[in-house]
Amino acid sequence: MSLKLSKTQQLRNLLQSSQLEFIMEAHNGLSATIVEETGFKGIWASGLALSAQFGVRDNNEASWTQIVDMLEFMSDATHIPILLDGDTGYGNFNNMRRLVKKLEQRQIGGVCIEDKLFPKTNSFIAGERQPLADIDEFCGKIKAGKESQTDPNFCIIARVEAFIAGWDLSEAIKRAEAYHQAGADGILIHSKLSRPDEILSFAKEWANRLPLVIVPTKYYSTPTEVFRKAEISLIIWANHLIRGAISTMQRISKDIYDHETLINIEDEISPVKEIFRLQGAEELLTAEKRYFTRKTQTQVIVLAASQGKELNSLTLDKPKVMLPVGGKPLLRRLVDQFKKMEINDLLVVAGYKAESINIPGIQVIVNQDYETTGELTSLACSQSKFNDDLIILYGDLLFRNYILRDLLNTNGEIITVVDSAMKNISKSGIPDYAFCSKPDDRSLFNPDVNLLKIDHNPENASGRWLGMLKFNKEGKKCLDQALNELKKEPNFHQMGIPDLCNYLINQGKEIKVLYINGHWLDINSLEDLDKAGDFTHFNY
Ligand code: SPV
Ligand code: MG
Repeated sequence: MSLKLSKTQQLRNLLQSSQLEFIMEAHNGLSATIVEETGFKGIWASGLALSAQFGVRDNNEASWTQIVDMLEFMSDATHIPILLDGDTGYGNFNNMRRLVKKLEQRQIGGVCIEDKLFPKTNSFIAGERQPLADIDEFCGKIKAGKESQTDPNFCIIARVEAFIAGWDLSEAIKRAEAYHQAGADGILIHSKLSRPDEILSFAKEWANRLPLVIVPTKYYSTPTEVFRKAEISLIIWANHLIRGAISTMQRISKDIYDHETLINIEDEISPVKEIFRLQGAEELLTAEKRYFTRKTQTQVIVLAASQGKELNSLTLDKPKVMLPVGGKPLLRRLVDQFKKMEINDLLVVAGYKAESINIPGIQVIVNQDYETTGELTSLACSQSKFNDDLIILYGDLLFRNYILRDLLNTNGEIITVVDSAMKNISKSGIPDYAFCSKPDDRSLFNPDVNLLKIDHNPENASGRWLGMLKFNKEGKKCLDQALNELKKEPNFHQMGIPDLCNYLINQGKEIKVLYINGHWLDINSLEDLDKAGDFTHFNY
């Protein structure tokens, strides 16, 4: 079994590797993730790129703690080592000690410090006018850093700025050797020439006394093979992701500004789901399943495929569920009612004029054969999406809130609702009557009553069946089985929900009854619609 190496060990291995190695600039958690995904074995936390992404200059305008905070995001997001461009160490030897401590705490692989004065200026801005640090003072800083690290693999790279400041090879070598003696783990030799001459002459003279690190930003056209031959240990691609980001952001921003539309750029840029992927959204979903056990979210399936022919011209261009009642479509009322109870998983099985259902916050599934099929076919259209806890109901229902609340609060595998009042029965439509094991004894709260059957014949009925059913996990299993069996029946396409209930009962399943007494309506006729208007005066 291979043990994952610490980040400090990984960086040390890169530095001491027998082959030429490469690390890539990153400036935040996202770019660090991209660098790792690309395959790079390490990250350069560039001072230039970090300050640029903050929108400030590379002159220590961002405080060192702000840099370290960003490093923490970068380190948390990745598994490869980060080499921090630590500028001058943000102060004297004492600041350096504290920096090393804070970097180790964040599993940063190492830090590179340069022999200039705080506050530094980027090497490519008037380098000759940038004073170099006193050699002894800088050696003290290296020593202090090395002696304060607790992990022996933490690396301190000393960056020689002699060429940048206009000095010659002998000054560069003198400084590098002093830093070597002070305990540095590697030397970064920097040059701003467009050819690698300074670097190559230094490498030759240096003869690998310590691993050599270079930043070929200015002499970028030099073939990498040249560096390999010169036995350079590590190449830093120092600022190419921030530069790539800048040119892309400028182009995209300008295009949207100029054309006042997203149409030109949408296919050119990363889709939002790529952001989610890079953020690791998938992992959180998996973790949620494992750790975040919340009550199963109740799902509602609304059967809304029928036209409602009895409503004549009102439903020529929309299904019954889209008829306005008190200015709001029936379905909208239902959706609002469920949302009020914090039920947001709403699945509507539409059919007739499905395209006219334009209610936000619901998922619409279409029963394409709505003209020749019945409720169970519609229900079966949503079967693959069934939750472990679901309510199935007709979309043409209006009911007071407490009915839904009581249904939600009633435990059992399968629960249905029966109105024992037997009032307000419209002349149109064919009501479904419920026959139950006990009549509604309104003196009892939540008595143990079972549904025995649903029938159109009112004689001796216990009440009217509402077209509302609730299933828990076990109940949902029965529902699935029943649907699968009933699908085999030749007349499945004509079956309604009452047929499902009767089938379940005949199979020996218990359907518990929640009795209510009025306070609901189903819309089957113009007369019902009139009554519905009155109904909306209730604040549900
Ligand atoms: C950086 O990336 O911030 C560096 C390298 O220090 S350079 O900008 O080339 O000086
Ligand atoms: Mg820098």
